[in-house]
Amino acid sequence: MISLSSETTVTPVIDYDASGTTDLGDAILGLRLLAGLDMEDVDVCRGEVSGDGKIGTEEIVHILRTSAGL
Ligand SMILES: [Ca+2]
Repeated sequence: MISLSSETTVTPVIDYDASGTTDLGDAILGLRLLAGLDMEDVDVCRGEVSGDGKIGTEEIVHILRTSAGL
């Protein structure tokens, strides 16, 4: 008998702080990035949802909605 695991690892769409989840820490880092702060602390490759190649308000809204379970 072959047993197949149903466990899968889902990579968060946005995870700037590499915590493994999309959470308020990502929103804070995203807002700091928008303000021109902490550029070296944010892995911008870890989240962009609007398709424009930039981190903007769309990504922050996505983070807040995701972290709120919406
Ligand atoms: Ca995170």
